[in-house]
Amino acid sequence: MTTSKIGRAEACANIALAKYWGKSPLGDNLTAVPSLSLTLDALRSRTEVKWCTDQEQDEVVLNGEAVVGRPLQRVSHALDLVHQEKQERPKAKVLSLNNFPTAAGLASSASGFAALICAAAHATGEKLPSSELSNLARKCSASAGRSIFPGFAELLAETGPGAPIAPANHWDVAMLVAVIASGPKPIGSTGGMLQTAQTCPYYSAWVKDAPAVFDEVKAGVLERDFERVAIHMEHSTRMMHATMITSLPPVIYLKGPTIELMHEIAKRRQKGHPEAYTMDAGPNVKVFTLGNHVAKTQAFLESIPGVEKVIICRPGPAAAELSLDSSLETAPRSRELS
Ligand code: 2P0
Repeated sequence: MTTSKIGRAEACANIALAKYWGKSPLGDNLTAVPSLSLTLDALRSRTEVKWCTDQEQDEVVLNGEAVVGRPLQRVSHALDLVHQEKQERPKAKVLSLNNFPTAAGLASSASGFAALICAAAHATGEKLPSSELSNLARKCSASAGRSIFPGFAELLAETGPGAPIAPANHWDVAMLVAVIASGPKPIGSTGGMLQTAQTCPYYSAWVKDAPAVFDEVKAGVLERDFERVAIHMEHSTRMMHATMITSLPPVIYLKGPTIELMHEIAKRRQKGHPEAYTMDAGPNVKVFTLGNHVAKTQAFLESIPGVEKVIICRPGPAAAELSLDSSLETAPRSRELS
C-alpha cells in the first residue's frame, strides 16, 4: 500500500448556552441564529486521517465500527473541503474514537467533525489558522465550528467561522451532564431543524428573538454574571424546544425526567443554588454551575430517578493536532460517575 501522509487530532465537544437551531436560507450550512458555547474537557474525540493513494473509497471506522451510508458521505465531504484546492484528492482511512457515547445527544458530531478537520489538515501538512479550521468544521456540522476553540466560543448567524470569546480559565464553572435513560433519537438534529423551519408557526419569531437572548448570554459570560447567564441560557433552550414541539409532526426530545429536572432546578436556584439547565437534541439535561458547587450539584442529580449517570465537564481546551506517537486508543476517559 502506498501511503502518503498521516495526521491526528483531538477535539472536545461543546454545549451551547445560547442555542442554534435552523439553517440560513443563504445555504452552505450557515446558521439562522447566533450561538454561544462552552467547550467541555471531559467529552473528547480523537481522529486519525491517513491519505492512501492506492485506495478506491474512503474508509471510516468510528469506535471500532465501519461507517457507511450518509455518515460516510459526510466524512468524505469534510475530506473534500480540506482538499478543496486540488482537482482530485487521495482516498483516506479515517479512525475515530469518542470517549463518550456517540449520538446520545452529547454533541459527538461537534467534537467528531472538529477533530476530523484538524486531523485532515494535519495530514495534508498544512497549518491552517483556527478561523479557517472553524469555518471548514462549521460547513460539516455547524456546532463543530465552535469546538475548534477553547472555553467560550461564538458562531454568529450567517457568518463563516466561529470565534473565541473567553479562554477556559476565564471563569471557574462546570457543566454536569445528567444522562437520562432513553432509546434512539426520534430524529437527528439536521432533519429536526429542517422540519421545525418548515412547519413550526413560531419559527420566524425564534429567528427574530434569538439574537437578543444570545447578546444577554454573551454579556453574562463576559461579566461572569451567573444569574444573567442562567436566566437567558434557560430561556434559549426553552425557546428552541418550543419551536420543536410545535412543529408538525412534532420534534419532541424531552422525556419525563427532563421536565422534572427543569422544575427541580428552578426551585433550587430560588433557594440559592447556582444551577441552570440546558437541553439539546435529546433528553439529557446539562446543568451549568460554579466550580465550587460541583459536588452539591452532582449529589442532587444522582438522587433524581431516571438519571443514569452524571458526567462532570469543565471548560475545555482548543482542538489540537496530536503527535503521531500518541495513541488514539488512550483517548482520555471522561470523568464519569455512575
Ligand atoms: C447547538 N444543536 O447550538 C444546537 C442546539 C443541537 C441543539 O447544533 O445539521 O449537529 O450538523 O449543522 O451542529 C446540533 O446540530 O447540526 C446543534 P448540523 P449540528 O448546539
